[in-house]
Amino acid sequence: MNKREWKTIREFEEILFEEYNGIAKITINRPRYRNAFTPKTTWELSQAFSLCREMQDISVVLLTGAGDMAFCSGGDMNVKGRGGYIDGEGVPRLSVLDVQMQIRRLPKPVIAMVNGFAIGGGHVLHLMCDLTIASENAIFGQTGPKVGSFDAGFGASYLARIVGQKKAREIWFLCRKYSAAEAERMGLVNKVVPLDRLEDECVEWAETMMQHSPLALRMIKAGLNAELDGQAGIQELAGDATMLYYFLDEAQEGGKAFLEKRKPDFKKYPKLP
Ligand code: S0N
Repeated sequence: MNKREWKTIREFEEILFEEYNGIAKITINRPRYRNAFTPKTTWELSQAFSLCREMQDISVVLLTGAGDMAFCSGGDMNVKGRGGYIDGEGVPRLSVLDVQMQIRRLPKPVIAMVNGFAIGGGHVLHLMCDLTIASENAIFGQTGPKVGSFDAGFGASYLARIVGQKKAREIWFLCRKYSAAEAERMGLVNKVVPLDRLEDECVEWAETMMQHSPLALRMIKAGLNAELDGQAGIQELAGDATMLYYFLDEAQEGGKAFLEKRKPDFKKYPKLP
């Protein structure tokens, strides 16, 4: 594991943000707290995911946690206050929700590389990723009702889409922990591998996807999202359709005609069956 030369893209305080061969790796770097996130962590995650969106040379993103104990243990209880997790200025925030949406809307595949506990808000983070590959020591679960929180958004409804309503209710109501093998059986995890194979496996999956059409992957992700995300999902898919339309002469003709102060001539464009 870690035999590749990951190059730092940008320095942060609570995450690592690295690149190797077109693959970005974002690592929550708070192993002392089982990689629990603070408002600073989520702010930095947002910055990194924004950069992943902008960077043309990044094709796939891996999300993981530092060390071999935890992927992420959710919100940092040390800064949980009234109204949210308290940032350096004393403002309560639930900013992991923004990170969830960024993962959902990133037009590139995101793989959760789960190397230990994926608990609470950390479990929801892996859920949001397009694919999850876990090490054999990984443990999954929600703790909200036990520790005074809940995620009734994607953390509930998307979980239910993946594991079914009964199982989702069990996971949230009983707050049990599940092994990697159990998570795989529930469809929460794509593959389980020994810890020392985890990064290799994730890189192999990323490299396989990188041999495929990035636009096809983008459209499939948008389509899978759209089925579940209502108008916001349709907006994402429609935005991609608009982007593709703008590549056509037919779309260019409308703009050109306007600027040339003439009537557009759309007759020549095909009306396929
Ligand atoms: C992860 C667990 C199971 C690991 O157990 P283990 O291996 O026995 O280690 P510990 O000794 O328990 O932990 C080692 C040290 O790490 C600290 N620590 C662990 N987790 C956290 C944490 N989440 N926050 C702060 N510190 C943490 C321990 O305290 C310990 O420190 P020391 O050595 O000083 O004792 C186990 O640690 C565990 O169960 N952790 C708690 C997991 C949990 O309940 N997480 C849920 C937190 N809540 C959320 O994530 C809610 C998300 C949320 O609020 C939300 C909801 C909706 C919309 C938005 C949000 C939002 O967050 O923005």
